[in-house]
Amino acid sequence: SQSEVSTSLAPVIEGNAYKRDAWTNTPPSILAKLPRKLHQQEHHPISILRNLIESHFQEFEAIAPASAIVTTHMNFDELGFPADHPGRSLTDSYYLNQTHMLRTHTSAHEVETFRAGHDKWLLSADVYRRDEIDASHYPVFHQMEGARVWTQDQLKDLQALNAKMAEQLAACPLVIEDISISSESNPYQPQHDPEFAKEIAQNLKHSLNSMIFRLFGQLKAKSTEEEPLRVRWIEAFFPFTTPSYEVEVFWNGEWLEILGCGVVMQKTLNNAGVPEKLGWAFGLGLERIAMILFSIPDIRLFWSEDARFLRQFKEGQITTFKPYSKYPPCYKDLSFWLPQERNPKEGKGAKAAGGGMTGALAFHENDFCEIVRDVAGDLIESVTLVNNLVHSVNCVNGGMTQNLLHSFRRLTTSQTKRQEDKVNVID
Ligand code: FA5
Ligand code: MG
Repeated sequence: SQSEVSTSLAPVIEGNAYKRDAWTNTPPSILAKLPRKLHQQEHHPISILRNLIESHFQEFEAIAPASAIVTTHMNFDELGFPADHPGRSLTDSYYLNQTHMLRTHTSAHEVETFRAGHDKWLLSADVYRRDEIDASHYPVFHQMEGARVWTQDQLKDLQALNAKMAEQLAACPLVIEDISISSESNPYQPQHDPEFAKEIAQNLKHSLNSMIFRLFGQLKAKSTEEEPLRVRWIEAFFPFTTPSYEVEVFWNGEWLEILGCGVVMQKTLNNAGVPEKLGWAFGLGLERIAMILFSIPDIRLFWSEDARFLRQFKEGQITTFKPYSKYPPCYKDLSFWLPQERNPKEGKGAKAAGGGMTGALAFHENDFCEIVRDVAGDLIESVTLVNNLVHSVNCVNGGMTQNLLHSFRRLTTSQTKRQEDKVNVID
C-alpha cells in the first residue's frame, strides 16, 4: 500500500525517522550539509564573524539551537505567517514531510527562546531555502537572530540609554540614510504605547548601527579611500514585526541587504508566554556580511574543505581572501647535491676543530627560495625541506673523500590563474 511504501522510505536523520509524504522534497545532498555547522567551525570566516558580533553584543547570551529540523508550526504558524504565504510552498522550502522541515530562518526559534525566559540573546544557525545557485545564493546559508525584550517597568530607563547610544554613534563616521521610525505603511502596534514603541525601535537602530560601524568601520580604515561607510534603512514587512526595517550597506557600487528587523509583534511574545514583555528582533545573513568583510567573491567558497581556503582565516581577525586556482595543488619533488663549502663567517677555528670537512655550508635555504621565486613568482605556495643527508662519497678529484650534502626538497605549487596553470614550474 501507499503507506507501507512511505514508511519503508522514511529517512532517519539525527536519529529520528521522518515518514515520507507528498511534501517530502529534501534531497540527500542538502541533508548532507546538516552536520557541517560552518558557524561553529573554528577559524572559518562564518564562525569568525559570529564571534565578532557576539563580542560586540557583550551582555547578550549566545544560543545554539539543537537541530535544523523544525516543525512547520515553529517556522511559520507561530510567527503569524498566513496559510498562503509563498515561503511555505514546496518550491521555496525543504520539507521532510508535511509537519517537519529544515528551518528557512533563525526566527523559527524566536518563540521557544522567549518562552525559555531569555531577554537579550543572539542565536546563530544554518538555514535552508530552495533557491537559484549563483555566486551570491546557496540553498544553505547562516543567519544570526538577535533580540532584546523589556518589561514595561524596565522600559522607563530606555530613553536615557538611547540618548547615550546616540551620543556614541555621533562620533562614528557613518552616513546613515534614515527613514522615519513609523509611518502609515509601517505602523506601531495598536496595543503599544507609541512612546515605548518608538524608544524600542530607536534602541534597535542604535544597536544595529553601532554593530555595523564596528564591523565595517575596521574595513574602511584598511581601505585607501576616505569615504565614510553608507548605511541605508528602508521600510520592510515581516509577519512577526511591526514597524519593520531592512538594512542595506553600499558596497562595490551597489546596495546590499544584510538584515531584516523590527519591533516584535506582541502576538509572538504572547505565544511565548511572556505577554508582559516588549522588544525588538533582527535576523542577519552571516554570508552576506562575511563576503564583504573578507572579500570572498563566491558564496560557494564557504563550503570549501580545501586547505588553501581554510588556512587563510584566523579567529578574531578580518583578513582579505586571496584567490587560488580552481585546480588542486601539484607537488614537485626536487633533490640536488651541494658541494662542501665552508661558511665564510666561520673563520679558521672551525677548520682546525673539525678536521676541515665538517663546516656548515654556505648554501642557505633562502637562496634556494630566491631562485624559486625568480622562476615562478607567486605560483609556488610553499617550499618544504623533506630531507637532508650528509654522507661520504669518493670524489673524482684525486680520489679524495668529501662530505656532500644531499638535499631533498619538496615544492608545493599552486596556480592562481588559468593561464598560469600551463606554466610548468620546475620539472
Ligand atoms: C528573514 O529571514 C527574517 N527572519 C529576518 C527577521 C528577523 C526580520 C527578525 C525581523 C525580525 P530575510 O528573508 O530578508 O528575512 O533574510 C534575512 C537576511 O538573510 C537577508 O537580509 C540576507 O542578509 C540573508 N539572506 C536571505 N536570503 C539569502 C540567501 N539566499 N543567501 C544568502 N543570504 C541570504
Ligand atoms: Mg529580506
